[in-house]
Amino acid sequence: MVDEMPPAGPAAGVPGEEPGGAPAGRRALPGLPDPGRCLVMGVVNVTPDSFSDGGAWYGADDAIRHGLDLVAEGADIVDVGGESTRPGAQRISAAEELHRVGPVISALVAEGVPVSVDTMRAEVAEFAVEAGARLVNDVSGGLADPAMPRLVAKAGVPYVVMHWRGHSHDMYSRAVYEDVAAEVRDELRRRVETVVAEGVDPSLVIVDPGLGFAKRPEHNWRLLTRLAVIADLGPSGVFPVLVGASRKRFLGRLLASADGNPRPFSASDDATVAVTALAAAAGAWCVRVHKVPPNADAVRVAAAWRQADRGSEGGHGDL
Ligand code: PMM
Repeated sequence: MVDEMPPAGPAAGVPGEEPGGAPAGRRALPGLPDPGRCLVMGVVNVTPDSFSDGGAWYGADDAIRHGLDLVAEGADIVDVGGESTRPGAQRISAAEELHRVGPVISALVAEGVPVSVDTMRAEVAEFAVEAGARLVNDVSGGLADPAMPRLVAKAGVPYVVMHWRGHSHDMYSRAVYEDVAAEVRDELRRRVETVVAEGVDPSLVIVDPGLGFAKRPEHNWRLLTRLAVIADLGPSGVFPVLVGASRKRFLGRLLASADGNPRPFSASDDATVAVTALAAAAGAWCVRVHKVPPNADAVRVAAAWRQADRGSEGGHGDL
């Protein structure tokens, strides 16, 4: 069983927490749904070449329809991104990124969808929050664009600070760790301290271990079993954790056929659901997924699991 996260620090006692115990870094964040369980973030990649669903929703109309479908299927948040971060990906221009995501974000906001923007660029994040996006999801944690933290501070929206060591074209050369959980935590802590020094409200920060980003499979698995370590940034506080395992290569590798061929991305959804259940039971704040319905079920299973665990005499028991 994965570690139980420690009680939330800075925001303990806020309304909307699950009754009867520590929400494990999980807390209500302004502008975002608070159903009292791990949130489900559905992914809309408006790209021709994304890691797991590249090209499927490349046109604005298809992307908008897909975002609405995700909400109908149970997504709490829809994450719209225009730049692929798959291993080896080259960057696109800011103008191209805005051209891809702008109409999709505006249309989904107009439909009342809680939209998150997946971008490393302050210019794109600025457009998105002005259009009504409620969260900035920055896979570089403010490293790719030095203007990002100030923009987020000014906008006053929740901010995902993901662990990142550099752009995708050569990220595997940076996948070198002695103790991956401790190093990711320490690097996240430095990022969080920096963005807070730039004016970001610490109670709006969400951290993310960055599965697959400068990580090899063994690093991803270790991080998943150490979410509590990632959440607890010492004096900075205990932060909500977002987990993005959906359809990632390490799942395809785990499920490789006897002749060693990895499972295709779209055939690793069941494994994604298993990770969702484990991460949500460990206290993750949100899971970022491509296929919503089974993950929406899994977070409910995990919520019942946690609720029952808190009600039991022994507390958090072993399986
Ligand atoms: N992974 C991808 C894109 N955005 N955002 C966060 N916060 N965490 C992630 O792990 C993450 C992300 C890459 O996945 P995709 O291209 O398959 O959607």
